[in-house]
Amino acid sequence: MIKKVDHIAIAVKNLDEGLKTFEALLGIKATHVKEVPDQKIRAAMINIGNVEIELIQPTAPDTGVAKFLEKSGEGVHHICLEVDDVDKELQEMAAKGIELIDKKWRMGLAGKIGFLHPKSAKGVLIELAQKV
Ligand code: CMX
Repeated sequence: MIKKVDHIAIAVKNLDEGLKTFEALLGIKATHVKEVPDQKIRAAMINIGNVEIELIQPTAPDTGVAKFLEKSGEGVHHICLEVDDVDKELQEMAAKGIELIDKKWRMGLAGKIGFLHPKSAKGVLIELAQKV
């Protein structure tokens, strides 16, 4: 079951500059800044009510986020939906013919996560996340 939008991720070239822009724009400070070595990103979370804005900066050139920045520039990178059971949702999505990036959950900033391919969602990269 999809519970809510967990976060909206924005790819930025420089996390410190991105944070300055969004903290000033929203008038809200980031709750935390983290390095996620597995995903090769630095990320900052800004909490707005019950949805977060996640700013992500790639830490290596050979990554999806770095390629996205090169091709499309800074901007919305993915939408994350909170689910009860990420593996169950991934299985159900696959059964519906939706193309998956992850067949099983892996650990991410938002909990147990799995990505759907943008091809299956009108060009939008979607992340599913189960809180742990
Ligand atoms: N949103 C929409 N489309 C995207 C995209 C994005 N964020 N990133 C890439 N694409 C598109 C590309 O433009 C390309 O489109 P075309 O086929 O029309 O040219 C297509 O997806 C495939 O691109 P690719 O070059 O073949 O593949 P990449 O190596 O760029 O990988 C993707 C793309 C989505 C498979 C990869 O980025 C991925 O696995 N993402 C999931 C993990 C992730 O994004 N982690 C970082 C965030 C982690 C976090 O916040 O926790």
